[in-house]
Amino acid sequence: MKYIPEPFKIKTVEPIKMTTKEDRIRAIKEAGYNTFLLKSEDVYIDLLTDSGTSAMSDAQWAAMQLGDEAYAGSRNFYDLEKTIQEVYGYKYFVPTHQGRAAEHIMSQLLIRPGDYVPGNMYFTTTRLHQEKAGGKFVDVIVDEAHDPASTYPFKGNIDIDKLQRLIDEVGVDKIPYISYETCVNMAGGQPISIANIRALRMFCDKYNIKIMLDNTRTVENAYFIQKREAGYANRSIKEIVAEICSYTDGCTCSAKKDGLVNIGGFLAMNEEEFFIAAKAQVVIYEGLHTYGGMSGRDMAALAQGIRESVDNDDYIKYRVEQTNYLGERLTGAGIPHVIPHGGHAIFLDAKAFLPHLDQEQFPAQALAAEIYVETGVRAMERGNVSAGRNTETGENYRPKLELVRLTIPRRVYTQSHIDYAADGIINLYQQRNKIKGLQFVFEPKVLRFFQARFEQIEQDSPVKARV
Ligand code: PLI
Repeated sequence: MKYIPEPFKIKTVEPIKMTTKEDRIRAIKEAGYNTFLLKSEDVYIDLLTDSGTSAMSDAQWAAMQLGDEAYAGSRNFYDLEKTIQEVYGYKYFVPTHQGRAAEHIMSQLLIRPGDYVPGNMYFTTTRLHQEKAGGKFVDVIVDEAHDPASTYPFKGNIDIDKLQRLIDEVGVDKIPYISYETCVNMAGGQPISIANIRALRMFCDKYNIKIMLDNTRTVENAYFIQKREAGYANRSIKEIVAEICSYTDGCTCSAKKDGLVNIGGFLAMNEEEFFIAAKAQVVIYEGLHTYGGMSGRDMAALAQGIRESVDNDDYIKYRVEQTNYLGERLTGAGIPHVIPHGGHAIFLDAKAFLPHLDQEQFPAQALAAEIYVETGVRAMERGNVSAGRNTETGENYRPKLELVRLTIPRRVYTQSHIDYAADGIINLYQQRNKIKGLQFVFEPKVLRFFQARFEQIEQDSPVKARV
């Protein structure tokens, strides 16, 4: 099996605890079969998320020592501003403590009640902020994105015909912007192509609609463009990232992913009026516009992290290929998962893994819990629980994709950790028939996946009424 050796060596280590299966059965019961509620010290390999879990470099730690903790005008703000302008090309930005804070400010400023926000598949926090601002998210991603077995190379693309139909139906005045995400998370980390974003730009120019990028995983997306799109094999990651951003009017960004930091985010734009309005909002919800939600040292680490993410192409090649290696191991064992492999995670197809469970028994939630019990590896549900309920009908959304995400933190785990996780999941697949479905014992009203609690459905027991 081919893999790219790590382009770094380890200078600091953090011990992790090996647990027994009995320990893990107890821990998952206490956590209500929700991997978000496990204590991290009970986890051996943490593949819950790639968000804020990166290992920082020695240069980032050194930069933190140079944090200028001034309330106003910190030098780290100006360095971060210069870096964002250089790497992503946006003129203005406001720092936020993480991505959802940027989504909040953008949604409040751009969306009016009754608007429709088309996008390439929903993301949980993004859609919630759109709804809170009175908007309705409309999925205009290509159909291939909803098919875990489709090998289409750019399953993140927007279907421009779907967008045209929406405009014909609701009118262009009801569309404040297009929400355009790189390496679409909920689709399995699937990239957009340059051809798609160029076509979208031309389309939006015709109607005078903004394109707001979710810039959270653009560097990973650039790697897929370099690898798969004609004419890009000899372009650097840095050039491709700049080109992607150049077709958009601004972005929200969770810097906790590509940005290689443990906390941070921003809202960026080219239009001065929008910037002035964003500065007025950030000071209410986050902090003064020259620190927003971040300390000086956090901004210093982020500026360095952004530079490292694009300085040479070796890092991102290793990062995406490490994810691919895990996917290839699972392919070799015939385990159903989303293909082509995404940049930040491998997504198991829980409907195909557990065909004996109905989607109302939350197969992805059940599978994530069982992976933890069997292996000590923590994964995340991305299916019916994450999708939530339709606000109008109250029914579960029952999304086409019922997935378990094995998310790879950046620069954290070695080749043997990945092999350990693959071996454990392959072993569990042999015993998949014994995995039981789940039912809610506690269901939060919004973003329920974070804090929901479940119990196992015993054979022949009636499904409980909703709490
Ligand atoms: O977790 P935040 O607030 O920094 O960012 C929210 C957010 C926005 N867009 C996208 C594409 C995300 O993936 C995202 C957060 N993702 C998380 C936490 C994840 O585990 O994937």
